[in-house]
Amino acid sequence: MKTELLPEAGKGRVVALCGGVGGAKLALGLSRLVGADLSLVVNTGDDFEHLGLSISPDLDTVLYTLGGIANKELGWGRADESWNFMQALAHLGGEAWFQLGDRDLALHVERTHQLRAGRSLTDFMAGAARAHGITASILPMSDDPIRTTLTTSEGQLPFQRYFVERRCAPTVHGIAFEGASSARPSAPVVEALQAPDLRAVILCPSNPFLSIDPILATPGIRALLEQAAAPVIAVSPIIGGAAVKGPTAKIMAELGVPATSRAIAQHYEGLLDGLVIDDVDAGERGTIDGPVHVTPTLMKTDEDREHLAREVLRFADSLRTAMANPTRAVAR
Ligand code: FO1
Repeated sequence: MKTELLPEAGKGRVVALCGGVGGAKLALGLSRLVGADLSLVVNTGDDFEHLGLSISPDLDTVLYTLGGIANKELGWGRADESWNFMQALAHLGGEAWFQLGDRDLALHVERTHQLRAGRSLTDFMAGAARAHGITASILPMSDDPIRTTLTTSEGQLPFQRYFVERRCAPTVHGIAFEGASSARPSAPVVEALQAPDLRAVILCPSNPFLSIDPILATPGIRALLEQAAAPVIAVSPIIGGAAVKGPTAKIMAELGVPATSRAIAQHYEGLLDGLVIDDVDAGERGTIDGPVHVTPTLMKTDEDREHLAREVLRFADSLRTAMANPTRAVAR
C-alpha cells in the first residue's frame, strides 16, 4: 500500500534511471525543469578497464550532456575534441578500437587515479558534476563492479567488445550482469528512492535490456521501485516499431520479443504505474495494461527534451493524485 504522505504536485524529488544517449537526453530535459531535485541512477554495466583506465561510458555521457559539452555528432564523448592521443597510440600499434579523445582522457585518468587512491565512484562523479556546474545528482547504480556480458553467435563478449568493437553485429542469445549478485546499490541511490518527498521515478527511454536491466539487477533496486511512494513511469524507447538509435529493436528481435511499446510494458511488468508512448504509436494504447500517456517522444532539440520531461512529470503528478485516493488507486 502506498503512503498517503505525498508531496504537493509540482514539488519533490525526481529519480530517473538511465543509460546512454536516449536516457541522457531525457535526463537533460528533467534537469532543466527540476535541477537539484533530480537524482539520476546511471547504468555502470558498460564500465570497463581499458589501457589501465577505469572507463564509465554511461556516467560520462550523462555528465557531458548535463554539463553542455556532449559531442552531439558522435553521441558519446566531448564536443570540441581532438584525437592526438589516439593517433599516437595507433602509430605504436596500440589498441585503437575504443576511441578516447584528448579532453575525455582527462576524466578517465583522474577517475582511475582517484579510485586507486580509495575514493568511491559515487564520490568521484559528485566532484566531476560539481566541476561542470551540474546541480542534479549523477549516481552510479553501485560502487561495486557489475559488468554486462553477452552470450552471442560469436561466444561470450564483454559489453564494449560487443557494442563498439563488433558494432552490435553478433546475434544476442542472452545477457548477464556479472558481479550483480554480490553488489549493493550505493547509499545515495537508496536514499533517493526512499526520499519522503519522492515525486516520481522515471525509467528513461534507454535500452531496457542493456541499460535499465543492469540497474534493476543491482540487489535491492527493484524492491525499492516496487515499494516507491511515488508513481513509477517508463518512457518507451520504441517509436513505430524501431528504436531511435542503437540496437534495442535488433536485440528484441533476437530475443524473440516484438519491437512494440506493449512488449516494453510487459518487460517492466510489476514495476510500472504508467507508460509514455509516442504519438505514432497511439494505436497501441488499447493493447497496453494500465495508464498510458501519448506524446511526442523523439528528442531532437533541447526544447523536445524539456517538453517530454514536462509531459512525463505531469503524467506522474496525475497518477500520484490517483494513488492518494484509494478508490482510484492504480494497481501495479
Ligand atoms: N562508442 C563507440 O561507438 N565507439 C567508441 O570508440 C567509443 C568510445 C567511447 C569513449 C568514452 C566513452 O565514455 C564512451 C565511448 N563510446 C564509444 C560510447 C559507449 O561505449 C557506448 O555508447 C555506451 O557504452 C552505450 O551506452
